[in-house]
Order: sequence, then C-alpha cells, then structure tokens
Amino acid sequence: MDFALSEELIAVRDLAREFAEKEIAPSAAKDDKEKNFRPDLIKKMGELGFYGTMIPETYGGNGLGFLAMVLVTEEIARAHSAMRVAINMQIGPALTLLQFGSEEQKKKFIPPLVAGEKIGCFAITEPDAGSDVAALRTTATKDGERYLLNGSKLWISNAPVTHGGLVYAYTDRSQKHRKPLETMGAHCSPIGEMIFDNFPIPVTNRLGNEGDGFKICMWQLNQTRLNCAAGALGVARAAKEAAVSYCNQRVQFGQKIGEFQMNQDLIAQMSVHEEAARLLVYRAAWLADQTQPNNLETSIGKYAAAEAANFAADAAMKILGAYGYSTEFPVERYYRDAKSYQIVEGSSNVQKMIIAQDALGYRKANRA
Ligand code: GRA
Repeated sequence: MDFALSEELIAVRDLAREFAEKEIAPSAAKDDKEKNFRPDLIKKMGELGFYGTMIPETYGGNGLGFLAMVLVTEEIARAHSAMRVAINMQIGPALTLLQFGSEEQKKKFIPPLVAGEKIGCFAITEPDAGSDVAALRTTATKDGERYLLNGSKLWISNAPVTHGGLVYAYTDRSQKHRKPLETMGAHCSPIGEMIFDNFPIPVTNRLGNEGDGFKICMWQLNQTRLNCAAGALGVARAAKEAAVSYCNQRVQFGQKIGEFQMNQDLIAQMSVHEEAARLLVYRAAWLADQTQPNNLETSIGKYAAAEAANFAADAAMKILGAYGYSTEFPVERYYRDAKSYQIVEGSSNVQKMIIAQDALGYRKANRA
C-alpha cells in the first residue's frame, strides 16, 4: 500500500492550491455576500485543466485521473465551496458523455465543457423527485427527428446561466425558462428551475438508447458524488484551519484558548473526522482510477466527508464564538456551505441507505 502521492499529483494539487489562494480566496467573502457568478474563474479553471483530469487528450482533457480531480476539488472548495459546484457542472456532463455518448456527441460537446468555454449543468431533480430519482416526471416524446421535452426540473445548479447540459427524462412513463432560486449557502453557484413546454431536442442529442436513462443517471451520480465528497473535505479543512488559527491567537482567562481541553477535544475530533474522510475519498478515487467498482466506497466517502464538513463547521463556530457567528468572518460561510453536502448528490440518508443495504445484503451497491 502506497500512501504517497505521485509528483504529478502533487504538482496539480499545488497548482490548484495556488490558484485557489490567489484568485478565489481574496474575493470569496464578497462573492458570497453579493452572490456573484464568476464565469471568469470558471474559464480560468478550464484553462488550467481542472475539468480535464478524467478526460483523455482526444477530447481536450489531460487524463490525470479521478484522484487528481479529488485533489483539485478539495483545494478549490477550501477557498470557496460554491466554486467546487462549478467544477462538478463541467465534469458531470463531460464524463457522462465520455462514457455513453456517440463519437459525434463526444467531439461536439466534451471539449468546450473541459475548456470552460461552455457552462454546463445536469438536470435530474424535480419538485416531486429528489432522493427518489425514478419518480421523475419529465417526458421526452418522439416527434420525427426530435423529442419534445415536457416537465420541470428544480434546484438545478447553473440553470440560470448554463449553455446546455444533460436532462434526464422518461420516454416511456408506463414503466426555457430561467428562474434563480435562493439558497442558504453555495452562493455564486446559481441554482434554478427549468420548465420545459414542448421544448424540442434533436434525436441525435439523446445519450444512450431509449430506456437507458436511469442507469446512466446512477452511473453519473457515482462520479459526481466523488466531486461533492472532495468539496466537503475542502470545507472541513477550511473550518479546521480557521479554528486552529483562532485557538492560537485568542487569549481568555490568561491563556490561548487552544490550551483549554474542551477546545482541544474539538480540534482533535475535527482532525480525525477530516483525515478519516480524506482516506475514504482517496480510496474511492483510486478505485475509479483502476476502473474498479467503487459505488459503495464512493457513498462511504461522500457520507463521511459531508459529516466531517458539518462537524468541523459546527465545532469551528463553537470555538470562534461571536466571531464565528459574525458575517464578517468566513466560518459562518463554511457552516452554510457545509450543509449543502448533506443534501446534494444523494443526501447523507441516501448514502447511509446504500451503505446499510449493501452491508445487510439487501441490495449490492457495486453492481455496475
Ligand atoms: O436491477 P435492474 O436491472 O432493475 O437495475 C437496477 C439497478 O441495478 C435499477 O438501477 C440500477 N442501479 C444502478 N446501476 C448502476 C441502481 N443503482 C445503480 C448504480 N449505482 N449504478 C434500479 O435500481 P434500484 O436500486 O431499485 O433504484 P431505486 O431504489 O429507485 O433508487 C436507488 C437510489 C435511492 C440509490 C437512487 O434513486 C439515488 O441515488 N438517489 C439519490 C438521488 C441523488 O443523488 N440525486 C442527486 C441530484 S443532482 C445534485 O444533487 C446536484 C448537486 C450539484 C453539486 O452540488 O455539485
């Protein structure tokens, strides 16, 4: 077993760290407050190759792999979690196209997503279909050489700003409108509703065969969940770093507050949860890089990382007290952003369901 990262991986991680610290962190608080969408940063991340780690060179990627994506994502999310969502909106559709697309679709759609020239998205969730993906109601009805899309998608990241992406719909249910929505955190990652009323899509834009959508969707979620898991690691780390720094500055009752055992207990737990989650996420990414089944490991990593981010944000707020609660300092942002990780890409409860049902032998997670 080798826990060391290769030189190549260290280089890409350091590149992402430097970019995040220089270009994202300085304006993160302002961007969060003003809910600024930052296409300029999205473009720059594309130029640096951050969306291309799992894409071969033929389609504009660099083929560095899933672990590289995880390393990059953690660094970006550490500076500003909302910018992590931007990564997912590019790599989600790009990867799914790579896996299921025709050669023509791959050539046409993947390179602009990887370059950050086109802003991507994927639309799964609906008003009555969240955890229960199969309950979605959007339909695609064949009409000659096109499909007519009818239905509505809700809480779709990038809906207000996207150039295009993946929409999941039923062709057989028997078996543009842009409206931004307000959220507690992940500001700067615009989220919205999409309403389709006989919206035409060429048949040539269909991914896979009719009837394949659910499995494509499950496959995609397994990949994008890894990005969310890495984002949660970034938030956990940012919260721990804020707490550590404050513990070493703040003096009360004549000593640095880091000297108090109750704060040490929190710092120790934050460190353990974060480190444990990181190893789990790395394992899932490593399995993906070996093209080995990893649905179970990804769910375990995503669950652990989401909980670690929330533990860390909560603990950091306890340590920083009023300075944590204040909107003048970043900890309240970490707290708001951390919550998103218990919701997106399969809630913590969905991950637990997948993990428990596998352990109990009811439903194996590593099927595909
Ligand atoms: O046996 P079969 O031939 O009928 O096939 C079944 C199964 O083998 C069928 O689907 C197949 N399948 C899979 N195939 C490959 C199931 N899971 C997988 C898989 N992982 N890979 C039906 O399976 P089932 O188990 O009976 O399905 P189900 O009970 O209807 O649902 C399963 C489950 C609850 C896990 C699923 O619905 C799910 O994952 N729900 C969570 C929804 C979710 O993650 N939504 C994310 C929305 S997008 C988002 O959050 C964007 C965030 C953006 C950001 O912040 O980055």
